[in-house]
Amino acid sequence: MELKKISFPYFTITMRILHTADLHLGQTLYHHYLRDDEHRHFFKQLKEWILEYKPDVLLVCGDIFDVPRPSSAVWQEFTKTFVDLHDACSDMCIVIIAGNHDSPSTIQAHSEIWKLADTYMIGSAPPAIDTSARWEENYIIRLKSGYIVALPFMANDRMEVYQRLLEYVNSENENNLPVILTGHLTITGSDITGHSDQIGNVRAVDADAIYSGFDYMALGHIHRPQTINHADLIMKDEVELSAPVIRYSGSALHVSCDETYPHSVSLVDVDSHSGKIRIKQLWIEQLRHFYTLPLNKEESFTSEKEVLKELKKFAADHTNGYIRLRIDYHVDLSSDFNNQVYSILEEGGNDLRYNPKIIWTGKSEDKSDISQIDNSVIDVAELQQMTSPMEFVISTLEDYPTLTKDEIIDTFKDIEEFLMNQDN
Ligand SMILES: [Mn+2]
Repeated sequence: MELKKISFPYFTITMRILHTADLHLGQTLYHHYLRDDEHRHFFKQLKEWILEYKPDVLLVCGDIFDVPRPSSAVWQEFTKTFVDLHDACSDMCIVIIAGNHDSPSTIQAHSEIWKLADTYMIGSAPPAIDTSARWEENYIIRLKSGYIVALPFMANDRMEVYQRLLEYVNSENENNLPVILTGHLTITGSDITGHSDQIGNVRAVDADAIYSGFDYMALGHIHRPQTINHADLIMKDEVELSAPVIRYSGSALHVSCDETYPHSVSLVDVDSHSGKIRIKQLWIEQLRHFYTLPLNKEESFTSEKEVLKELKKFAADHTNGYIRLRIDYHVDLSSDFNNQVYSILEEGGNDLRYNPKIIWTGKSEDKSDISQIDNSVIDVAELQQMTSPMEFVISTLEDYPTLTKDEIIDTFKDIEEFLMNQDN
């Protein structure tokens, strides 16, 4: 429902939230492009919104950092930024939860000192429910305007933890104050455009499995801003809904070149427990845009000469951005192709950045004769285009008919486990 059509004009703003997530601070793209200036550009906008809207709470719903062990420089930037945001609106409380990219224990280790700046860092997931007395208190933040049940990423979703905390809060919520829940997880049916590399990393949870008793669930992990079960509202500037509402704020930056949709920070007003919720999307201006050339999605480059010519043209009109190329599968590229691309993009002090993962279009060669492909490992370009592990399994099965599906799936799981352990 659009704001102007509301037939219920009596809305008291009891609690105002600024909801963001997936900052991925310290992210480096394509092995050597630091994004710190892009993050600073985002925080500049966030600070302006904080000054303008004066929220009761700023929620950062996980994946604060891009890697579990960010550099000292990245930590320093984080500290400087959040102290500055706190100073901009000292009545505002800040809640930061750990995502799957963050180290739970490191985030938790910093939590005590940050309380001095009214900032709550929630790193570690709760213990098994009945072990330690009053564990609930570590996950409940009581504000004058309402309650925040702040849960970080939990490796096994443990929906009973959400239920227990909501019961705990609602048993003392005599004034019908808003109850806000945080999380970092995948909800079944959410639009996961741009997440091809993360499937299988975090299990999906059905929205029905999340217990009632909250008004707004502020989520992180999926980078596209969206309200669950309201796909039609995805691009609306402002909406009014009835509680409960489950929403992803989306990430601060375009984290990968597949995220071609606009990103936003959510300004959320809640009128009372089980009441109405207004959501306004504050659209984020990105410092660098992602471009895939040719700009016409139907076209692909058909020769190296054409690529270089079009790149020069593009560089004449654009001084910054990330560039990716779409090339027909039959084009043979010379061995120094990437170097030629880099020199065109950097010419004249341009800040054009190159994503060397080429999108190959057209059909690959016939691989029905297995003797021909014995020496070729898997085609990287082909692998990069896959959006689900099952595509890999099916394509491998086609290439190697002597293997069984289970053997391929087991191998895939081994690789995933190996990579996950490396990440810890
Ligand atoms: Mn995540």
